[in-house]
Amino acid sequence: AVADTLEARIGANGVLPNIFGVGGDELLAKVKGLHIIACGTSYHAGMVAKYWIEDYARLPVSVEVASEYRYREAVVPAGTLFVAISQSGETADTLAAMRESRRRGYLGTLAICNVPESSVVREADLKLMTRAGPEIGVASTKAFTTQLAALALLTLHLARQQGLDAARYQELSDQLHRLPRAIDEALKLEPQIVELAERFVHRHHALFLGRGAHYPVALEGSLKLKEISYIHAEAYPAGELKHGPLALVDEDMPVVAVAPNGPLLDKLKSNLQEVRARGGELIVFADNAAHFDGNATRGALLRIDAGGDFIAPAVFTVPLQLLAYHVAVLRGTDVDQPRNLAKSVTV
Ligand code: F1P
Repeated sequence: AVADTLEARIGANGVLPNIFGVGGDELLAKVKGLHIIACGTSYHAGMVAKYWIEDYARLPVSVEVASEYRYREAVVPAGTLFVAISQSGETADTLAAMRESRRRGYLGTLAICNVPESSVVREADLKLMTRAGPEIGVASTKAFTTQLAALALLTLHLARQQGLDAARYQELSDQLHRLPRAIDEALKLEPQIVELAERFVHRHHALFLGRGAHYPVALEGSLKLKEISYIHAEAYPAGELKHGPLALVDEDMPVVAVAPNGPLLDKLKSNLQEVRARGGELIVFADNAAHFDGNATRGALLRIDAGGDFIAPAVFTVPLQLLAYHVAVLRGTDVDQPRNLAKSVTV
């Protein structure tokens, strides 16, 4: 699904022209900032995009849950593009937010969506379709990774437009080409994750930690566990641990950490040390290139080839989704049809 979403939109030299529809490149050329709204999993995709677009295109991005947007008087800086992300394109809050945005003076609207004939797509000025195919389960999985692929294309488009160094642009675009293969590799971790899932079956709570663009990935991992296995899970930016959640950590609290390679790794390691010192069980998903002392990790250490700093959030998502899936299977819950949830929240 990720390969389909990227296909015919990214060439050897990067993102191709006019992938956002008629007049898309012209409208995007005027963008001075973005406001992203979405619900649930789609909101987490928007949070990743904030890190990407601010890092690489140096444009300011705000992200908000769609269910709050229309109930406050937003200040809209000139040149702001309104971006709605939705798998279904029929989520009532997302649609209502987009309609409300019309009277608030945005530059225009962009829909990132999986259903071409949906209301959100029909009403948006620009569109970028994800090609996830039908999502059978209520909990979004490939919707999320394809949304990240689409948002990575948007990031690259804006980065080039905003004058990102050509060599760095090319390197990011090469990474994006590698994303489908990196996800295939991550899926091969499944046998290890099946074993890991045993540790969660009789647990009541779990903590997920990440830093930077991997904080929303941790949020998404915790949401998947909540949605399909009914285990209470929370996610925090790892640096926030000491500001409260550390009080929850004891030997009954599994702590899942996303540990990509990069400048934040040392910071993350010292956060994890705080967990270890309190007897917490650590489950670390670490990049192959990240130096990690497996012996010092009470719990488990799984290695992933993230394929590069840019695409890492999409790759690290996969083992977290697999973990939630296998915990749910072991607990005997209905993975496709979790209690109390609807695929499309249209009221
Ligand atoms: C948003 C969402 C999904 C979630 C569930 C309920 O839907 O929160 O992320 O998995 O299905 O709705 P959408 O606007 O992305 O279709």
